Amino acid sequence: MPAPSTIDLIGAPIEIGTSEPGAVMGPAALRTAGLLRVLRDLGFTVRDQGDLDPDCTPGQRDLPAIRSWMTEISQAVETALDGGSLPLVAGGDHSLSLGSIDGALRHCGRTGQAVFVLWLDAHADFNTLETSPSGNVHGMPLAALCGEPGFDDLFDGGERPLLDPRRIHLFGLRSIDAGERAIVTQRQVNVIDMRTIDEFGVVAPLRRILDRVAAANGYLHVSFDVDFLDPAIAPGVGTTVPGGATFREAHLIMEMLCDSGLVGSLDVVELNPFLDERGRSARALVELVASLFGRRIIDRPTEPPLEA
Ligand code: HAR
Ligand code: MN
Ligand code: MN
Ligand code: MN
Repeated sequence: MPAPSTIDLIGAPIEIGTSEPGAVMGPAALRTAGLLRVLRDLGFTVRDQGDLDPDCTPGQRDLPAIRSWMTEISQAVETALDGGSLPLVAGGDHSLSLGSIDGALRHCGRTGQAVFVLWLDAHADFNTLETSPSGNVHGMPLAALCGEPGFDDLFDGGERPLLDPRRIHLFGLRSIDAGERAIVTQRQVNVIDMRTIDEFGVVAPLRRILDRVAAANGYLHVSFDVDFLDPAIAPGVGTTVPGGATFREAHLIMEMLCDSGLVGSLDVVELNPFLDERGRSARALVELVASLFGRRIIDRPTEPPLEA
């Protein structure tokens, strides 16, 4: 179970990082699907911080526009962490992780903990402005956080903490662009792609990641992109990729994350209610979040009981 007993729900209805409109409705759909209720039923104190609403010029989709979002998200996350609560950032497109991870890095800069990132996503989101085929910033947040060149307009120019690419674990990857593939390899980003999951399942690879974070006494940020899931169970996302995680795989991942007690902050991103079917994706996400925060059928050790 994550250690904090208080969760700060931070709505980040940003969609300027994508070309597909609709993610702006994500936080509302997650609330409608019962996100606050399930967390409160699990015994958490949940503070709904509402939706952030930075001042940006309507229609502007460039880096300076995203900077105002990312500053607000970063501050909200850092404030939550400094106050001992767990920030849950509900998106909104994946560019919001620029802010959430920046906030976690700033907080951990003071506690001295190393920040690890578990990136549950069909995509690597490691494009730079040069390698991106689309120009959409939701395909770039990890590159920017790791200090790849070209992102100066995203930051205010002050000193900023960088994310170590070797502490990123991409999980569920099944779509990558040629340019970002080269960077991911060069920067030694850890990759559990779908082929690995097909061969070994989710348990063995995830256990290795969790053991690594625990051994480093590290901090774990989990970024959950809806397109990590198979489109059959989560159609409500702008960039579906076939061959995604099943509900049972994702559910087990959430249970293992819960048991690890390592999760310090969580993003739920890319939910596009406009593309969803009767709230299915939002409902699935709420179920998965509930499992991450400790909902279980019966209390028992994860090992199967030994035969007498
Ligand atoms: N790699 C593609 C691009 O950069 C698609 C990125 C899509 N990203 C997300 N988040 N939906 O993972 O345009
Ligand atoms: Mn993503
Ligand atoms: Mn994705
Ligand atoms: Mn399960």
